Parts: sequence; structure tokens; C-alpha cells
Amino acid sequence: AAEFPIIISTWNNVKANEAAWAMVQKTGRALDAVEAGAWVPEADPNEITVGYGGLPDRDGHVTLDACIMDEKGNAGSVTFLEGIMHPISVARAVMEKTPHVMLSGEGALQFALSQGFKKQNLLTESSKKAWLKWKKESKYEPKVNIERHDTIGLLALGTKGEVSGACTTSGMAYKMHGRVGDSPVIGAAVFCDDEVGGACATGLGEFVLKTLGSFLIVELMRNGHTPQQACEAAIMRIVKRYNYKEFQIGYLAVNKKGEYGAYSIQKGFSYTLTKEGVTKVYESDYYMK
Ligand code: SD4
Repeated sequence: AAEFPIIISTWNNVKANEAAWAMVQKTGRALDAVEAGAWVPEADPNEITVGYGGLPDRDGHVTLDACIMDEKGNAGSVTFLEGIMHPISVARAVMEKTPHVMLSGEGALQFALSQGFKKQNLLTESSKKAWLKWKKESKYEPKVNIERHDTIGLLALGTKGEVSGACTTSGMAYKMHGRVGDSPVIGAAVFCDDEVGGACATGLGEFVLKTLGSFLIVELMRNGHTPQQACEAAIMRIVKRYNYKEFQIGYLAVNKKGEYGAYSIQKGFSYTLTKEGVTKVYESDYYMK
């Protein structure tokens, strides 16, 4: 028998999953659940890779990427957005209230303000301090897992078994000003198709972009892969072509039966799963053993 509702998210995001679960109990909708889950790290000043408290780019700007996709194939996204606490909700508004999929930078901010979102300073004292310290050497070295990677990607099946996904991040710490990663790109960080299931990604976004990982995973599941096999195949695409030892990518996938999978390049990728109201964190299997 199919198992849903179900919530799965990247890294250790227990509170986010609990919020997503509470929401799916309330409205039944996977879309509401993934949005509610994303709000948790977005508003948390101690989460240094998402929203408020996120580490800035090399010029000291906290710039946000987010996307959301529902079971009907609707999608919305914001990139390079500054000063808004909940970019995932701006992405949802782009999806629901505009004829577009993606709004960027100043235009995304103007749209958010027109929708009643408030502009805030998202750079906390401690993230500013970390940036000023980094600036002394100014070396951009994304490190495997140690940045307390908690860009959140979430997948959910709602009470009708419908699939939705979301992703939100402040991107790689000390990136170039204007850099946009995989997180707001539909097909890269998130993809859902209600005939098949969904997938989401975290890690060094350039390699998710170059291989369009989430789209690939959903297509592999469509062609008969289990969620686990599909995540492994998507990691193998990266491993075959790139210098994978230098970085981390983690994928999650769920199919319409509520079966799920997780796989990463390196040790250290965890994910959070909620089924029947119980939330647990697991270590993902990985390639580099
Ligand atoms: C990015 N994929 O901006 C994001 C970073 C990330 O955990 O996932 N961090 O490339």
C-alpha cells in the first residue's frame, strides 16, 4: 500500500519537518507542507545557509534563491533576492500570481514588496563577523559538509498522495556577487511530476546545474528506477565527469507510493524523514567509500 503523507528534507531539519507535518495535517496539501517546512530555517538566525542569518556573498550581501513546484506542474522561483525573510513564499506568489516562473534580484524584491512582504536586514551580527574574518584572506573554498550545509530541499506527498517540492537557500558562502546556484532552478534543485514523484538536491550547486539532477532523477523513476536507484544514477553522472572528490552533492527522491531514496558523493549527508507523525534523521548512503 502507498504510504502518505510523507515529508522528506535534506540535512538535519527536524523542526522543519515537524512544521511541514503539522501543516499537512491541517490543509492536506503537500504544497502547503513544503512551504511551511521551508519557513523554519529561513527564519532561524542560527541556520547560516538559509534566509535570515545566512552567510553573505563576498561583498557582504545575503542573497537568496528559492523555488517551489506543485503536483499540477506549476512552478515559481526567485533568484538573487535580498532583504526578504521568506523567499519560498515569494516563489509561491510568483507561481500563483504572475504569468512567470522566475523573478530575479531587484524585480523579485519589487514584486515581493507589492505582495506585502516586508524588507528586513538579514545579515546577523555573527554572520557579518564571519564574513569580515573571511575577507582577510578572501579565499573561496567551498568545503564538503563543514559549512553546516543546511540548504533545505523538501519533498512531500499530501493526504491525496500528490507530490510537491521546495528548496530555499542563501547559497554558497562568499560566492561572487550575482552568483545564482541550483536552488531556484526547476529541474536542478527540485522537480516534481505527479505521475512519478519528486526529487531535490543540496550541495555545490554548480554540479547540480550542469547535470540537471532533480529532473534526471524523476525521469529515471519514470523509466522504472526506484527512488534509491535514481539518486545513485544521478550521483554517478557527476562522478563520471567531474572532479567529485572536492565537493559534496546530496539527492533525495520520493515516488508516488511513498518509497524514498537518498544518496550523496561523500560521507556526511543526512536527511530527515517524517512518516505517521514520527520524524527521524538518517545518514544517507554515499559513493566515496
Ligand atoms: C547552492 N545548493 O547555492 C546550494 C548550496 C547548498 O547546502 O545546498 N548548501 O549551490
